[in-house]
Amino acid sequence: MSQKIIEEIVREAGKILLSAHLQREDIHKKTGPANFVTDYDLRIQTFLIEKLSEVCPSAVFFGEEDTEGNKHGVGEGITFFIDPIDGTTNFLFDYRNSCVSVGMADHGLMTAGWVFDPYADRMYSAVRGEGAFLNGRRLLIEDRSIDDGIVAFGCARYNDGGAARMAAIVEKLFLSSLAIRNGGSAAIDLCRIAGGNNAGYIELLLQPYDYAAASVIIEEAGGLITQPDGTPVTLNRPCPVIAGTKTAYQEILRIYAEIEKGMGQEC
Ligand code: 2AM
Ligand code: CA
Repeated sequence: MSQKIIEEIVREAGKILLSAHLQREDIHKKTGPANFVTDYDLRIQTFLIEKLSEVCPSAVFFGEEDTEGNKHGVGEGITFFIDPIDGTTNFLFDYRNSCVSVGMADHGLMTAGWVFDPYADRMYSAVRGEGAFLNGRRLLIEDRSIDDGIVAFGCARYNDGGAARMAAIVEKLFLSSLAIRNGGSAAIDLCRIAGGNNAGYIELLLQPYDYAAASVIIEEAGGLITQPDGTPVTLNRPCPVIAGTKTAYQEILRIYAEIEKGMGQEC
């Protein structure tokens, strides 16, 4: 299967996002707080499934917008994890910080990922064992501590239950890092670790299609991404995510553990 063809398909999908003219009637509410889907999410996902099926007819699709794969889980062969617009809330308000994210797993193991930010014209890509790239330039993460770098965090409204824990983590990160940021697109914030812009990232609940592609890109660039207990991020259900340069990752893991301990004592 040609990775270059897949990259071109993801780039084409990004062009749909870039040329979008969002109207009020294109926006629909999904279940839960602040959870929206637009006709563009659906259009881009349909485009990706159609084109990727031509490249790999036996593939299973696990997408942000309901797909057959969501019901059956990760396939035995090739599974594509599709987030047609990561950063949908940003898209709704024309923040111009959203991307198309496509991860590829083979027999349950992430093997490749493409994250395209059409606003910045940044294509992050990686194939397991072959390195990570930004617009064709090889990415190798320089180690950095959080006191010398930006730490991004995600706090999507659908995870209201994690608000107190997240607030405590953010306070600690604010006091320990050079700066904190909340970008609104997990895939972009994760890829910015590979690109050397972010030292680390934390979000307490993400779906596999939010981080699948970026996980390969970070690892191939020399960074780390796991759950807070150090176990691998999951492909068959949502999980919390910590990522970073080697040092920043350990520091954020420690901060998470400290907060966890404190919250346990409060109960
Ligand atoms: P989205 O824009 O594709 O929904 C922001 O904290 C991150 O959380 C974004 O990557 C966002 O992806 C994700 N997110 C927000 N609401 C979500 C939901 N209901 N399910 C999965 N991911 C969500
Ligand atoms: Ca998403």
